Amino acid sequence: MIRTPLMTVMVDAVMKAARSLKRDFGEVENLQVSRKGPSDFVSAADRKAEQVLREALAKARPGYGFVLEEGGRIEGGDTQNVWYVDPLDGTTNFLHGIPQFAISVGLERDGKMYAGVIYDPIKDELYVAEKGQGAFLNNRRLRVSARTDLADCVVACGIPFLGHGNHPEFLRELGTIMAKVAGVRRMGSAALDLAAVAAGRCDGYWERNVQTYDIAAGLILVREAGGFVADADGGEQMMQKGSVVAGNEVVQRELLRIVRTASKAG
Ligand code: 2AM
Ligand code: CA
Ligand code: CA
Repeated sequence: MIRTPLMTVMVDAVMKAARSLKRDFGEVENLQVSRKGPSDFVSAADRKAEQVLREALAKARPGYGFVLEEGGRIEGGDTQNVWYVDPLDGTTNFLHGIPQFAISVGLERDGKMYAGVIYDPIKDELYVAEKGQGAFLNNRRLRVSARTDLADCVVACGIPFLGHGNHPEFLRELGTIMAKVAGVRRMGSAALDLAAVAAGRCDGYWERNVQTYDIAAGLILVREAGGFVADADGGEQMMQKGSVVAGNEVVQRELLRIVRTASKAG
């Protein structure tokens, strides 16, 4: 486990928000739900959990900036430090009673991801990473998988949702990848997909049209677990371009090659 003051702040905030989310998941049929766009739901649960996170983080680290899924960007006096907060990653799952969702909080320092916490309240799985300190799941040190034969690999993905993204491009990528790997999974939370790569459960993951707060914490987790991440063009602009290809060294390289070819073929 990482016992730095920063980790304590992040974990305390996340666990507090998790109590609110868990209560709401227990009575999800009573939640007020609104739409931000086609298939883009926001519920009272997202808003409440975000409020808890925002208050706790602002109190512990006054002046840090925020990028909040619901609240947007809030500049702080301290421009070096920015929190990326997704209070509920996997809202569609949550609202359907599917127990696969998480809270994700990442800290960017001087333009680079510095620390991340992802918590799955249903499985009680807490993923933490801080630059140079490694990545952990509960108290276990994480390492990306060692599988190199694609035929043994399970790869997670995100499917572009209704009204967003390029579905033909995704299907070209999927067609090539599913013909080579043991299995492809679409689990519905980008944060938990990256956490699964860090934990070696999934060997790779790719998705386009993700937001900064979906991936911020997961990027540092994968890196601290010895994995590799890039944007869909092979660069470092995951946050700016909203695309991510992650995995162990071999799987990430192969996924990236396929994704780059698929986008050219379009
Ligand atoms: P969310 O639940 O916080 O919206 C899954 O592919 C990822 O995409 C999740 O991280 C999910 O985050 C996000 N997502 C799913 N549907 C979305 C939509 N309609 N608009 C934006 N992000 C979405
Ligand atoms: Ca969300
Ligand atoms: Ca999200």
